[in-house]
Amino acid sequence: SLIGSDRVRAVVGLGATGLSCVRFLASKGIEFHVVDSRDMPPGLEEAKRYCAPERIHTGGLDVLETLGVTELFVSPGIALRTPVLARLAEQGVAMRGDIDLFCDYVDAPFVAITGSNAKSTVTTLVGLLLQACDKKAVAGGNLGLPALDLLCEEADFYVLELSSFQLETTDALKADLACLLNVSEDHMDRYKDLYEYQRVKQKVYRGCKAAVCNKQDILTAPLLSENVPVRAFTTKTPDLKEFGLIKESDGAWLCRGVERLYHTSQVALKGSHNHANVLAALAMLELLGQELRSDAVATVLKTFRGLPHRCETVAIKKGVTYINDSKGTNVGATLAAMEGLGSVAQKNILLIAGGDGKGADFKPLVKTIGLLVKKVYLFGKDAEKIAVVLSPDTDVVLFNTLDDIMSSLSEECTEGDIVLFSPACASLDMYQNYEKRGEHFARLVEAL
Ligand code: UMA
Ligand code: ADP
Repeated sequence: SLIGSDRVRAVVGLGATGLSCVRFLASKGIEFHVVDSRDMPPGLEEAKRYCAPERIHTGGLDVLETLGVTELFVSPGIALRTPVLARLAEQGVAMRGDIDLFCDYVDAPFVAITGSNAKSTVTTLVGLLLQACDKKAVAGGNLGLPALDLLCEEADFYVLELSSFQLETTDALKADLACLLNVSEDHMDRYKDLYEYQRVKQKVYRGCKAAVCNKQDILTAPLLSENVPVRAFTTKTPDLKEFGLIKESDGAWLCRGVERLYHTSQVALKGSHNHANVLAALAMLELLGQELRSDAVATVLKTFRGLPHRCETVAIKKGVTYINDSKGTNVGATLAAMEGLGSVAQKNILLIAGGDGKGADFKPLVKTIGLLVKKVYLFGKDAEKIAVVLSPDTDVVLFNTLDDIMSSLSEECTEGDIVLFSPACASLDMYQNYEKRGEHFARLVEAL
């Protein structure tokens, strides 16, 4: 327990996570310092309500070395490689995070969902499905509402979206159900290579009681003892006990083994990547002991169109479909969006991409763009870098702003085209966040 020990604790970072730690520790009567590298961190005013001013240290992290700390709760946005943190870890200071605190205190079953992409979609869907099954389920974590804040509410199930950053400090998650959806390059500015990143993602399975993985992505395969039930999902025909798609001339069936559960026409989420997401959620629902075929589940599948900024159709104008996938912030996401929505026969996608590539390798885009994309419009910090990789085989143009792209593109597209805004990059070079970027795109579409 946290209480009654002689530990000296500090919350590192005063964003959403740091503040949730501050509130939580204060509510348990536990003393702590707060440290942030910025002079005026976003959570400063609120923190003062829970912590004496002399214990709040802003404008640098080095102060940690003077406080005699023994345990840190490090925010996900701060790399553990940060020199002062690395030095303290070397001296034996415990590096923990909000998720470790959550695990210490949670007293209801919890589901942990991670992956390079589709986390938010699947986490939200699992929450909705459990609620439809008359369970009190609350969803959060990287999704937005910090994990510790979820504990304010009693629940039958907590459903957590976890990022690789959150998993870094987490050594014994022990989730009742863990799922790694997919692994593809992301955040390469924080990891040495894909394998270091994968090792972190795999931590989601540590000590879990049941697991769901992606049959088509070997990097998601869990290493667990035989008595832990595992379900796999695939967009191909499933084996027994797997969740997959059986294709027919007019769509496909979402199946558990040979059992047909729902036809794709009964599912509001569109694209094969989204069908994979629904299958993952159904596999989880089964492992949580819920009935898969019920009117309540059918209603959720029929009505959940996905979250904003994820392959969201914002308008159809003059027969051209405009899709906002601003949350496509890495190469894997943009690949899934193109493959999920495009068709080789039509080759009708006009792709808008670019932004901060976070050190990614863009080569994996080349083949799919070659098959499905008519023309690529690039902007942002890494536009040039992407252009170099795509040319000379692709029709690529570079612009300074999204406004310029939209006015040029609107004269070039024809009926039946899909304008896909899926940047394969983070937004932070030009926007406050991916939402602002997506809203900008939607405004420009509206103005056409
Ligand atoms: N920062 C400093 N100095 C500090 C502390 C933070 O400069 O001392 C900076 C970080 O470098 C970062 C920013 O502040 O640029 C925010 O960092 P944070 O750790 O304070 O972030 P929070 O506000 O706590 O939000 C985090 C998640 N953000 C990150 O991991 C970067 C949120 O996910 C999450 O919703 C929230 O916790 C609640 O759990 C956002 C995200 O972008 C959506 N996540 C990444 C992703 O999905 O790819 C991982
Ligand atoms: P995350 O929370 O992991 O970022 P989201 O649910 O917000 O995931 O979706 C982010 C992006 O991932 C979407 O905009 C889409 O481009 C892409 N995506 C959706 N489903 C999949 C999938 N099954 N595999 C890969 N990428 C996907």
